[in-house]
Amino acid sequence: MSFPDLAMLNKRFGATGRIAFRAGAGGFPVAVLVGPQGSCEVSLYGGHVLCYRPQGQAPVLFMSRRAVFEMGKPIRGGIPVCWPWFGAHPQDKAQPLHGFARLMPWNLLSAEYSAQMTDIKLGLCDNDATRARWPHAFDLTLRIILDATLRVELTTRNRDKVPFTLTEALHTYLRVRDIAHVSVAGLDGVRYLDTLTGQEHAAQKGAVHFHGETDRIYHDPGADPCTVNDEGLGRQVVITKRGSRSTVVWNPWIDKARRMPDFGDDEYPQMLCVETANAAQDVLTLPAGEEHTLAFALRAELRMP
Ligand code: TA6
Repeated sequence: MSFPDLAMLNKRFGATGRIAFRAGAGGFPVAVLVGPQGSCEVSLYGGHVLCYRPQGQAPVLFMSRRAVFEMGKPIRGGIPVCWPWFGAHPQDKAQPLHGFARLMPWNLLSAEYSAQMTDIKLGLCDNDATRARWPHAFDLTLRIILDATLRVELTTRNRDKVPFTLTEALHTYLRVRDIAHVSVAGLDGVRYLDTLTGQEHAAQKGAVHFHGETDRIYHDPGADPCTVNDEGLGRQVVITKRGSRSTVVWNPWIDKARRMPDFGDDEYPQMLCVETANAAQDVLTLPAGEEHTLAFALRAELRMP
């Protein structure tokens, strides 16, 4: 498994002041996208959005200072692509958590820009390594669109002769000032699974607040956006999604943070995962030849004091 050559990427897709490719951590190629309303970086390893910064604002995504950039290991932060399963593999515990897509080199399919928008597409298709883990023919495309918002779209095409099932997530790590002063609105009344207890809850009551390890899968078809209110940063992050029947909300808190070697013990107050997903019982069945897109648009808005 190898990456495309940086010189070729810059020659073919680079655009002065807008699109460039550089060697990132671990030597993995990184696409650097700059637009009039913000900037972001995307690693070709795992199709992984590493960072996003709206013009005039603090970075929106969290990246652990202990994140590891090694082939075959997950990156702890940014927006991991969890595919073709979310969480543990349903049958084979030897398989990696959250699937294999984030552990492989992706290709660059296109990189374009206009006055206000920068738009790239990365691709992963089945190969010997993927078929060894998951016996299906597929095309996976990740599209990242940077303008006044950050849009991320994960499209699965079933190139098999039979249907296949999958679960998936765009596992967004948001950077916050202090989790104790953060709430998530937009899930009021939504049913959820508390994965820490295995208990189903009939309805979220009001906004989600954080007082300890929180790991919930909301069965949320996505009519309403999720709004993360960050008092400390004086910012709200609005996440609007499509093609997603689940929203995952996760903060590890102190004990789980201590058990994660690629995560600082003191980092849990500065992060919150709000994940656009099809997870748990929200299993997707994709007929042969058909495609499905899981997508979100994220807008960070400063709130006037
Ligand atoms: O999305 C929540 C979760 O499933 C947590 O249970 C925790 O295992 C986390 O994902 C780990 O995700 P990561 O991408 O950091 O491996």
